[in-house]
Amino acid sequence: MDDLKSKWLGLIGEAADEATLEDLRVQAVGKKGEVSLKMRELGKMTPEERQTAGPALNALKDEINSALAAKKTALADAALDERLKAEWLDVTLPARDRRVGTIHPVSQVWEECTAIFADMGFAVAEGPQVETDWYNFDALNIPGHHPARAEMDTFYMHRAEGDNRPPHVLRTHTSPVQIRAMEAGGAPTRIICPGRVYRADYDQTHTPMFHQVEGLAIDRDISMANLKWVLEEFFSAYFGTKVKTRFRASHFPFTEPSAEVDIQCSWEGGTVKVGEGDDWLEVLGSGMVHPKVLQAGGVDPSEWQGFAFGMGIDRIAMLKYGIPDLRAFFDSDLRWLRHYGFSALQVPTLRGGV
Ligand code: 2NL
Repeated sequence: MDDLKSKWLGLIGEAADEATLEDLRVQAVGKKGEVSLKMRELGKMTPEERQTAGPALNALKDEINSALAAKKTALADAALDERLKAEWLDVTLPARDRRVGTIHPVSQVWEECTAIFADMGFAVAEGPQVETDWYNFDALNIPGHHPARAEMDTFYMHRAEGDNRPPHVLRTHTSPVQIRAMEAGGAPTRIICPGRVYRADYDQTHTPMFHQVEGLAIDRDISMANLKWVLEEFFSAYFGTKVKTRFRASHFPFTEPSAEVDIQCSWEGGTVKVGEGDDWLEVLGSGMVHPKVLQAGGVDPSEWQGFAFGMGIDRIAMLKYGIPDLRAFFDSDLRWLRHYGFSALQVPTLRGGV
């Protein structure tokens, strides 16, 4: 019995891997294993012999099984140690680049404008980009012979041969949206109209498609003072610092009186900073809505009056983010956008939150 024990425990102790260990288990305590065969012989023994041999064989079987289990654990631990020694992780490797998109400056500024004017009670109105010449020109007091029509570099749509109706146009401003809003909702109203507009012009400061936001406020006693407050509030929220405005007398067919609006800025080393210094930068056109324009929108000018303004989204985006060339907006890539710090959408509000 002692021979058996030292033989099997010795073999188990020397086993080099799990497969060898399994072979040993089958040979020792498997169904036809040496210990199992010995147990079968118990039946042929005398009761006295059996009384000592039975418990001894059972104890031997238990010991072999324990030794097998212990050796199995030891082999697994050794294998893990080997793997840990062989494998390693270089935590200094740079992380893989994640391909994330960024918001486009024009989209971001569009959202910023919408949020700031929304805080002042302005709703957003949108409309078609292909317009009739009535909505784009006549309703805005720009008749067919008016020089403003020729000056606008309008894109005209094609008409079929023999169709003599005036052609549709790509809207040259978002004002037609405001005429449509007046028609649909009447007065009083407070809306802004952000959108794409089109003019046949292309150089460093002009692209044939650009973005505009126009505003319109109509009530019984709206004045230029309200216009000035709204614009100063807007520019201060947009640039994140108090911005003064300067109104200069001007002329537009759709407003009377009309004013061009400058914002306070400084020029230093070829860069412009808004909200400081004593230079001025022209950023928008505005005025009191012309009575004929109110009338065209179905609003009675003897009862209602209002202010309107229009500014370029691309232009104020360039000013805020220091983008020098308008054309960069339209042949840009992600590297260019990241250079200017564009990532997730961040929208300022009157309360200064994002
Ligand atoms: C400019 C000038 C302006 C308006 C747009 C407007 C709209 C209606 C009635 C009256 Cl429905 N006015 N819009 C008024 C004044 C100026 O834009 O130079 N924008 C960049």
